Amino acid sequence: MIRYLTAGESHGKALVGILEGMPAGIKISSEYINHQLWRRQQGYGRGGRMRIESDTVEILSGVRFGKTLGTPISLLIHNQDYNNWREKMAVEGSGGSVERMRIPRPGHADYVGAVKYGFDDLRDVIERASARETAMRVACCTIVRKFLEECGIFIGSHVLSIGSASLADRADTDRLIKRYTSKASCAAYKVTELADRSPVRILDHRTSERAVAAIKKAKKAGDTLGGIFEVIVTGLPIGLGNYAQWDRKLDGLLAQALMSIQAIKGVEIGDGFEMARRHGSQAHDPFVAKGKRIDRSSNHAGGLEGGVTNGQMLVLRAAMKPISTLAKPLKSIDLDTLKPTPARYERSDVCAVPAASVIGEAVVAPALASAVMERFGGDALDVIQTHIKSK
Ligand code: EPS
Repeated sequence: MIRYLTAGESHGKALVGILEGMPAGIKISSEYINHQLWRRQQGYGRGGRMRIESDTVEILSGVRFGKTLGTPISLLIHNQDYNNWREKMAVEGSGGSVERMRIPRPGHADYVGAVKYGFDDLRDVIERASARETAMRVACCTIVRKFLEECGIFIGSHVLSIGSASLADRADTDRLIKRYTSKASCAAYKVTELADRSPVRILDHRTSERAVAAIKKAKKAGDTLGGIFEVIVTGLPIGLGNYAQWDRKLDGLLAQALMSIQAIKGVEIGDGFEMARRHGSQAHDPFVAKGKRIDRSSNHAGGLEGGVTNGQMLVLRAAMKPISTLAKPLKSIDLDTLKPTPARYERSDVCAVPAASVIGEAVVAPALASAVMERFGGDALDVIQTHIKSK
């Protein structure tokens, strides 16, 4: 129901986005979106590009006097680096004097993209496969997120591990979240606020320091590091999503949203893969009555049962592989000569897991908001809010 598209090359003139399906009446400003764009640019381990860019969005349509109109919203973010790439990224002309790239980096989309489209210059692939595109995803999804917040739903995230610097286990993380937040309903907000204070978005100070040291070491070795981040969502009512048809199951839709972030190789919900090692008696969340309220004594399911929200905190985790552009390059092949040669090195990040966690917060919003619209639907925010209150 809510959908968005992005366009734009990493070193092209700009990124653009179109967001459709938002109800009317949501208060939004470019300043509000810019804060999330700024958060996406932080994190220890980013490369030189982040010193060039200072992402700010221009809202081109769909918003009037600070409120959404219920019509398509279009957005623009200029790439500052385009000034250094005008010739290489020219829209017109033959590009005759521009050097062709012919040595693919293992792990990047370079090779598969070139085979797929028959490009003789890998730059034709690199530019769009780049994670630069996520700046516009965050911009579009921040508007969706604002809608969710108006409905009492808050999204947050933190990083669980970078390389081998890791919070010990799930119980450790739960303890940390509980320590920082007495009220479960505030968890997403509070955890995010605290994670933002760490250069790698890790809640535990010692693990955070170990992660920074690991990134420094990897950089010195010409290597890169991946990691795992967790997205949590609070304030979700019971009954979002649908168990009746495969493509309406909210777990599948959320996994797709996270899996589509560049370099993500795995997604878990709740205790995820760990559940497969347990007996059923240890894997599920018993019902308990708290006064007149039905509650659960645990949250192994991560807030979803049958592809439908169960009123508990939503817990999603994603694993990011190490970035595939290595200063000490991997083995590759020159596609012209077929001679073995080191992969081409371009300026790059050493670790982008903190950024990915901010992107993760953003990209889950459309799936959640679509489910809200399906259940409580209406064309304007105040109508939807009334529907939520009345159920
Ligand atoms: C990226 C390579 C780097 C990253 C970039 C993603 O860019 P460059 O090639 O210009 O140094 O910094 O990420 C961003 C620009 C961003 O805004 O996140 C890649 O190859 O995916």
